Amino acid sequence: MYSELTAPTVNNQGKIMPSVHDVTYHLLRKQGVTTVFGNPGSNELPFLKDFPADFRYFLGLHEGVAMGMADGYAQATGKPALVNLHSAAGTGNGMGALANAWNSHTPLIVTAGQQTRVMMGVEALLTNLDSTQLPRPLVKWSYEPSIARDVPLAISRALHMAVLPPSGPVYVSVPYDDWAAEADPQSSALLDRQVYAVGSFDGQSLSHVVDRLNAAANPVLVLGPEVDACRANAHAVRLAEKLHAPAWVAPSAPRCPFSTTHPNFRGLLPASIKGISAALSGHDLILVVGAPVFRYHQYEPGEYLPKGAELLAVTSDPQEAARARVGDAIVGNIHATLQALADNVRQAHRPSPAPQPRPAPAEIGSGLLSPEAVFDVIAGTAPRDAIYLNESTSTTDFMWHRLPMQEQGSYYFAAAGGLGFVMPAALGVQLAEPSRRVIAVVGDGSANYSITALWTAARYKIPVIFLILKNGTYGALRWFAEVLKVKGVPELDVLGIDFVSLAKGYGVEGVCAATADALRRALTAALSSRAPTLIEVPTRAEGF
Ligand code: TZD
Ligand code: CA
Repeated sequence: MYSELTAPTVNNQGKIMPSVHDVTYHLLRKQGVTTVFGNPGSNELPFLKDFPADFRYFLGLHEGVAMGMADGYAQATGKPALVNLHSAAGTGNGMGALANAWNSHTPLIVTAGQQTRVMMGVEALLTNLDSTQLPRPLVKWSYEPSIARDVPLAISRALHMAVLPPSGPVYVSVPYDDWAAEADPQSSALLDRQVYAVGSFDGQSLSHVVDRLNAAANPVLVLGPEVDACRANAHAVRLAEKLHAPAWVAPSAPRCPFSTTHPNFRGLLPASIKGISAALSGHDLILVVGAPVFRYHQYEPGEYLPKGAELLAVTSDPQEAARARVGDAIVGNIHATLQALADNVRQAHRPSPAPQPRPAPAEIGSGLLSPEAVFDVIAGTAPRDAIYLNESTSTTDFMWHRLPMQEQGSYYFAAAGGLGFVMPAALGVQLAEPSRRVIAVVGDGSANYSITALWTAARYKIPVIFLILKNGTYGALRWFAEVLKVKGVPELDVLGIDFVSLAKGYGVEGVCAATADALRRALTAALSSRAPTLIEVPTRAEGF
């Protein structure tokens, strides 16, 4: 039964038994999870022992990098990714990234090494106290097997739990002596298990929604990250075209669900109650797909919905459905639902929405470049199917208006707003999408949270282009201080950081581009290289 397993252990009756280590790797292999992201300590070494040749291990020099890489990789492949962290301290360092993964429904299996079982009672160094409690509430499920032989069952549960809708991160803590223990002799039954979630409209609920869409005089779509995550972008376009409805991207969306060059595209909704109502005013039916209602940010009170509007939401997440203040919600499979709606709504005869005017090219003066000018250069230089990751916090709107993002999986942003996501996530996305170019646009504040991702990029020759917008300040916080009308906040500037030198220090080619021409040249060179590149662009800190 275990012929493919290597190094079986011999039990006290002299029978050859598979170890927890062997069965777990075999399970991971059979379930298609052969890429591991991590940062190890002594508790993790027994898991990493005899690392199989058909597995890949990517080392992050900080847990935020290991987690962010795994997050990007899992989101871009649509498959679960495995992370291995060091006990409590490693988990703690990964928690910021876990907040992002939780909010983007990323199927991450986060594992952490625990002290050996007999040393846990006296709390020897590296004991993970209340290990299952530590990552909550940012995981769907958290577990430490009560008995060594059931580690494979725990990992199997973790794999299925992470993927089942709503997908999300899970956590398993494993005492390090468990890896050498005998596995349950019947563990082979786990290897090929498949767990399916089915569920689509019954005829009645489908016709109810279709009737409401058909009856609406002026419907509007609000599309969220789940549309992109489940590769339903083309169905969203079809639905918008049949309904002649404008399509907005849900506020704070960490992915791009709708081609930004499509005539029906409207933009990223503002993230305040008042702003959303204003943007959607005049519509009688708002259909939200694959997003919460809504992911607000700044508090600007107002009516939750514009006058005369009804709202209908479709999500895979019962929590999102339940916590909405307004409208009806359907919990279901986003891909199947959008497809069914696009298939079944009537072709509308009202005029289709006029395309948004494209922004005029940004002016280029003799001083520092404006962020708008930077995005114009990127738009004119990068390939059509480039993938953008955004952690330039004060320039998000410019990016949505100026960068063409047409294909599925073209945009990623930290779903909980936790900085330090983009540099490592870009590496994970690039590993998942080797034939597309990945451009990480990062602010000079944000770039410091996971700067060691540069080392990982160099170590594994991952050809991400890191474009650092250097305006010398925490621009978004300066903007927010105005929204909140707070004055006198100390230390909002980040002057004097030399990213070209940092890049060199970590083994990445670094260049400073201060003019539009220099940026165009640097980007063209980076695009023709198969090595990672960092481009530092001094930019104007407008309005701050
Ligand atoms: N720490 C973490 C982990 N996440 C955060 N979101 C923040 C702090 C707070 N924060 C923001 O929300 S935006 C921002 C901070 C510090 C400034 C980022 O500055 P930047 O970009 O240079 O990257 P801009 O364009 O200058 O705003
Ligand atoms: Ca900045």
